Amino acid sequence: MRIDLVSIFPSFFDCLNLSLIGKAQEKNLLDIRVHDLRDFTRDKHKTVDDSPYGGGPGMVMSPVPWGEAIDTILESTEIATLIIPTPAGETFNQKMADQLAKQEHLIFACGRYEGIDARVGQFYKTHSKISAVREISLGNYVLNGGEVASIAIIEATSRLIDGVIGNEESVINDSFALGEMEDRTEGPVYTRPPIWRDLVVPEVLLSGDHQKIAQWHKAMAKQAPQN
Ligand code: JCE
Repeated sequence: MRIDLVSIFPSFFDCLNLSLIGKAQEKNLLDIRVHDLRDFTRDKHKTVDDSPYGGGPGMVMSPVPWGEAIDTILESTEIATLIIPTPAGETFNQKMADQLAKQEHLIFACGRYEGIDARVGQFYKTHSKISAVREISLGNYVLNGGEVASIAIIEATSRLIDGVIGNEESVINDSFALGEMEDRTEGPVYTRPPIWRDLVVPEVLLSGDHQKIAQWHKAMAKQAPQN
């Protein structure tokens, strides 16, 4: 899968060189390309923002450099999905991760300030090289920009790609992995020592009875998180 990220803070994405996603890039399972939006400006001050039409607080990202950046990325692809993180978008979930994991090329437009001029999403919805524009929220809270949301979406999506996670079974068994499991979480997990600060590991897990253990996991997975 190819992933292009456009942002005024490209170093946010240095973390994608770590751990499993970093390894997946070395294995050429992922081709992640980070772009500085300011490289697509033409004025001396590399301006990316402007005052909102109709007034209101803060600044809005100009559509002009966004158009230049996305057009440039599209020169080297056949087809891509454009993802625009925004608190007003559809809330991200496992089903969306599954859909995105099937795509050949994702482009993330990471805004800042009060967001990106709405015409950017509107324009690319009818571009011949864009299969879909997805406006996605990570959850019902406001971040400072789209970078952290993009990283979360990339992490949830890329682990569904064959070979990105070493242990295939751990992906299939994960909470949410199947439609029926949606909105459920896994139960608690334990490792050694068997007693830690007077707290004991559930006896069944030490029993060696694999059928009973499977039943226990199933029962615990149906419970709400223990907060
Ligand atoms: C973003 C901002 C709107 C005021 C670009 C926030 C996603 N789940 C999410 N929470 N927040 C975001 C998000 C994504 C992109 C941008 N802002 C800040 N947005 C109103 C401030 C700018």
